[in-house]
Amino acid sequence: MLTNAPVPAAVTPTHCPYCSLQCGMGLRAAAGADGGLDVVARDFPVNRGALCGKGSSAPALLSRGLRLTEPLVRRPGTGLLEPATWEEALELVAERLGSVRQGYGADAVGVFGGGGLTNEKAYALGKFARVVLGTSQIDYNGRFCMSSAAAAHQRAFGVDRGLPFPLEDVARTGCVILAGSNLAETMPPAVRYLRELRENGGTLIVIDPRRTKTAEQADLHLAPRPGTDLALALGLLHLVVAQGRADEEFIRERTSGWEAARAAVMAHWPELVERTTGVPVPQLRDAVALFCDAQEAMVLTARGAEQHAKGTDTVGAWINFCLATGRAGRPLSGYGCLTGQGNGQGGREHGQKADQLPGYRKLADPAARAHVAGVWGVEPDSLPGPGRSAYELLDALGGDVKALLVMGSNPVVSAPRAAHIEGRLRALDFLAVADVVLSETAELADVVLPVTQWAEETGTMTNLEGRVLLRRAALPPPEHVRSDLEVLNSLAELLGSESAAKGFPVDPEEVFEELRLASAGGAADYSGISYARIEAEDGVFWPCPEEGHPGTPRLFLDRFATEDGRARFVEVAHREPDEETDADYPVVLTTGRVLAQYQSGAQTRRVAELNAAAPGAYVEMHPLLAGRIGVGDGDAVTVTSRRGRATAPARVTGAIRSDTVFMPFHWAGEGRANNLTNPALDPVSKMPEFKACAVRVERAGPAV
Ligand SMILES: Nc1nc2c(c(=O)[nH]1)N[C@H]1C(S)=C(S)[C@@H](COP(=O)(O)OP(=O)(O)OC[C@H]3O[C@@H](n4cnc5c(=O)[nH]c(N)nc54)[C@H](O)[C@@H]3O)O[C@H]1N2
Ligand SMILES: Nc1nc2c(c(=O)[nH]1)N[C@H]1C(S)=C(S)[C@@H](COP(=O)(O)OP(=O)(O)OC[C@H]3O[C@@H](n4cnc5c(=O)[nH]c(N)nc54)[C@H](O)[C@@H]3O)O[C@H]1N2
Ligand code: SF4
Ligand SMILES: [Mo]
Repeated sequence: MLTNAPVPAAVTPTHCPYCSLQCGMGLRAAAGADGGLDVVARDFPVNRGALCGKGSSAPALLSRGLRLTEPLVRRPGTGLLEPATWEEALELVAERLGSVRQGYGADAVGVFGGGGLTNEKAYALGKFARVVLGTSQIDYNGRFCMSSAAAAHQRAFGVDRGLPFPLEDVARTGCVILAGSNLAETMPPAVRYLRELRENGGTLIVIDPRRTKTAEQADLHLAPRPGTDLALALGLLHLVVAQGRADEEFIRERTSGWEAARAAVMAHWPELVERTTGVPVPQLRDAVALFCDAQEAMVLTARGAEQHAKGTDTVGAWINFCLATGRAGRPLSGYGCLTGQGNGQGGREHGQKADQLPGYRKLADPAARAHVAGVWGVEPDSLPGPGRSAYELLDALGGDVKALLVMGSNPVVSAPRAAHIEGRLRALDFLAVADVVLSETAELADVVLPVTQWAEETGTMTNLEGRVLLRRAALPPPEHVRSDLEVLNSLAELLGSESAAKGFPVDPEEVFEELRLASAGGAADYSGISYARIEAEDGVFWPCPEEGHPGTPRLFLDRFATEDGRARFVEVAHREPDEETDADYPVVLTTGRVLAQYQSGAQTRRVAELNAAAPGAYVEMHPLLAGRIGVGDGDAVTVTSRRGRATAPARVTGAIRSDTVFMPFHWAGEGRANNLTNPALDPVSKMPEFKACAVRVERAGPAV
């Protein structure tokens, strides 16, 4: 049984609940009388009917047995989470958040959001924190995702949109460098564009310490030691300069800062780069030849290159490389970041980030404060200043942050140094979690609020291309489930007043209409976008500053979004990962994803077919390393870092560097990869170093 309410017969066009491709799909009543939903293919430009197994199995989670269907409150007597009415649960949240605020000040209440939330929810959550709670302590899981690329985008181009062109342009360029993306597992329908690229005579270069399913499709696979991409990018740029292949005319007319950037790459000569990265000099030369010989070319980065304590500079070096070769601001050329979460793009535009207001405005900018305060009907001075970044906020729990509201994240599994963060969550005076399932973070809460899911609610999402999309409700939610917008509305009333609650409408379209006003004039300008338009055009690209504006699929063709219209080179030099290997911790651990699980696994571990395909954590290692520590394929190994340990079966394969092990991070318990990871933060983006830390790998016991 999926729901107790009837499902309409027609097909509702919508989008997948998971990743940033936001594949188009249709939902219709399933055959049979059990009230379920079937996913049907629908033609949408990004996925052209294709879906991965997560998308096609998504309705499973709508079923009653797998999800939350009533509020839970921790009872003092038993210490257990037990069913409660919404009235009791909401009053308890309001009372406890209110008393913490009363006792310790507004900044003692924190808010942690997510990049899976619709634009409307992200907007309302940011407004709720600043206006109702009055706290500066809000951030979200997107900080762990594409924040380094976002910061580098801002620095170089003056605006941050993941891809400055539609994904389909990838098929028509001449050469693509994919740095740290395994999109064959993380965005499978996008593989079509790589295949078409090669069918059209283009070439693909993949940079990954592992020979992934994506790397297998490449013309050239470079396998650097994790954490050395910055040296690699600088080394390639060094060769471009040395070979006289820089595009001097483009540099002169469209950029600034080249002299300093060029001077900085001169120290990164090929033999040194080979020593740092492990990539042989001939492969460096081949990469430059493939990239520069093509008429048009692109560099796309994802988490492999970005989730480092130098992620911002690494992306900066890749942007320098594109600018120096004239591969930016021109058709079919440029730098792009493959944003990850369903609303990873929109989630960073509307104000749930510690330093941001809607429209991608800066909270520290007086003009931005005045504009947004005007839309919100409050005094600019009443808005708090910028708060802490995600890891810093989680690390402060139980210290000066005493209560937390989590909406759309499961940090017990996904935060770096997770055992420590789990301890911080336990040290809170009060934790409230709004979720669709009882995640590991919800299990620690004092109050759990069950919320509606994608197919049960309407809202907009902005995909990795900056395309604003509409998800339409296809069926009513179960009786005792409410939307995040309803939760915020009720809390605004209980913590503020009836008139405060008016600022938090429960109708998503009403929220969107306000978001349009708040974003007007900002970098991410949605003012010309409406639900009706998105529906009619199947998506509109921002910026779209007025009604009748066509939207902007391709950015930067005339000018970059900086004040002088020029893209800015940045001066960067390589630095080693925060934690280097040594005698005690001789191996590099990197982490990432597998096809069938999504993120912390809170949702996908509950779906039987996905769980069967990927049932648990593992430690991928080279036969040389396996031989050295005396383990065979399937033997349990213990991985230890300076922060903790994790145990999982070995997966022995020649497809990984012999100095590196890889663990997917989707599981809790003893296989939790984030027991090990290093929370060293990038100084600009505050991205933790998920992709490189030093570990020891040992045999744990007999085969499991
Ligand atoms: N199946 C699935 N799909 C997803 C998700 C999911 O959880 N599961 N999550 C979504 C989200 S939020 C995101 S952010 C995206 C992430 O999408 P990707 O970035 O493609 O995913 P990852 O597996 O984290 O990392 C990609 C690759 O980086 C490599 N890598 C590790 N260290 C380094 C390094 O130092 N340098 C380089 N060059 N490469 C390195 C890894 O070996 C891995 O193959 O996926 C989205 N799609
Ligand atoms: N070691 C390691 N750790 C990583 C990464 C890595 O590569 N390596 N990647 C990082 C990255 S890129 C990311 S994006 C993070 C993601 O990590 P998390 O933030 O933990 O991501 P999810 O598992 O998607 O968590 C989303 C939670 O919100 C719930 N949810 C879904 N939709 C809604 C909604 O509309 N409303 C509400 N209230 N709840 C909802 C889901 O059920 C789930 O419990 O993990 C990061 N952690
Ligand atoms: S690729 Fe992403 S958006 Fe598309 S079906 Fe799979 S999880 Fe959903
Ligand atoms: Mo992500």
